[in-house]
Amino acid sequence: METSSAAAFAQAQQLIPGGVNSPARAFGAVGGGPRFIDRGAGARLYDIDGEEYIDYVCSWGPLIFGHAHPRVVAAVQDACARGTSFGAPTPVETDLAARIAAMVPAVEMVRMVNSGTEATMSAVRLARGHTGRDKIIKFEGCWHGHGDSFLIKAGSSALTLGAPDSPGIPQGVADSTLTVAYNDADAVRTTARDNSGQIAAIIVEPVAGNMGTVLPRAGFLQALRQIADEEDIVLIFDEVITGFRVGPGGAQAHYGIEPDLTCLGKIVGGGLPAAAYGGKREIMQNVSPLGVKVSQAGTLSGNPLAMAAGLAQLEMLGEPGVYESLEATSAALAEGMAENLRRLDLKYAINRVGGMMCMFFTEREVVDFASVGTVDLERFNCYFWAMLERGIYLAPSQYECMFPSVVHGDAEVEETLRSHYEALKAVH
Ligand code: KE4
Repeated sequence: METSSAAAFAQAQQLIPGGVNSPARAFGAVGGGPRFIDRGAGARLYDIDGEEYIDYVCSWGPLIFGHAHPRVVAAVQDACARGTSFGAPTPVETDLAARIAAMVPAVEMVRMVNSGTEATMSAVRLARGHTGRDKIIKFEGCWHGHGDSFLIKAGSSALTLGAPDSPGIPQGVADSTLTVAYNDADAVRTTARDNSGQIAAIIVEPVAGNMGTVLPRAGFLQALRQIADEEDIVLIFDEVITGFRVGPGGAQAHYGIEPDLTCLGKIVGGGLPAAAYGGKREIMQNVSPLGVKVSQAGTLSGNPLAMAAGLAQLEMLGEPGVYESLEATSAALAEGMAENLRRLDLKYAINRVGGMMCMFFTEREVVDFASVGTVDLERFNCYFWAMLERGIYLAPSQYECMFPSVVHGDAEVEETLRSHYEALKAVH
């Protein structure tokens, strides 16, 4: 019998490209069709056929307190009752800016935008305006959203769907993007020296989350900081995933490296469309209407509902024991998955930092785009479906992370690990 999701997907495909409003959702790599969702509650999702899942996508990262958290819902309801948007400044925007500046070490000044893509696009434009230079260095397998400059050897859905170099990018733009292997500090140093005086920015995911979870090698981030200082390059940490997830101060606090600019998204909007870019005052004071007036604008930037949702989440993240709980849950999942692999005599790699992790269907150590390329995608696809059928909702791609939330508890961990063991056994 056809599921309601299948019927909904067929209908959606008549009007929406691929039936989805973001390609990562299309199940393109794993086959079959996406589940259409009716509602979420805590750590769980319910599709329109009433099927229940433990959710490890969590809207691709934003929902660090799970679905429909009462304090987030109340904050949004309260804001909504006073109007949805004014196109004029509101005090809550300053409140969220203050919260971000208090939590993220390298942020002295911050501008709110509507998506992570806007945040990274704006940060790169600001770096170019601030330095008067055109070129940027990015890393293979990293995803910074769908800005033209980033769609060269990109990760996430571009990688998942086999188009890491998107059509539609003007050659001049592509020529200004220099792509280097993640974790290869020597290659960065060489590229920076070969293009000395021409590079505006190095943009990096300090923990890569769009080719699965890939950790920075010891010294890698320090090397980027040193090269940026030597060459007067703006160092941008794209913390759209890592921000507030790998710790209260993001990856920059976790590793003790301060970038010049930081991009934030996902968690900062509490599940509503909000993101941000910020950093050193001397650089941010070139954003229009200030300084050299690097242009950036947005009708709904700083939207009061999104600000309220983001502020509710960031305030809850400041409460005692929250990160300890996220760490305990995430560690229990990773360790339990490793134990299951040992019981089945499988040697797959598992990478984790804080509340972001990934199990790779390869025995290689996964440290960059090339090593991610050794995964067995067919086996991952079978595993994905074996987990979904057991009520575990993973990202439909080997190149994405698992995102536990603070509200994933012992029951979810136990159910997940049982399903993980059964699914691995079923596909080997
Ligand atoms: P958005 O424009 O999707 O809000 O953010 C773009 C972005 C920027 N930087 C990083 C490190 C990101 O991971 C993202 C977006 N992440 C993807 C999944 N990994 C979003 C899912 C999707 O594209 O639908």
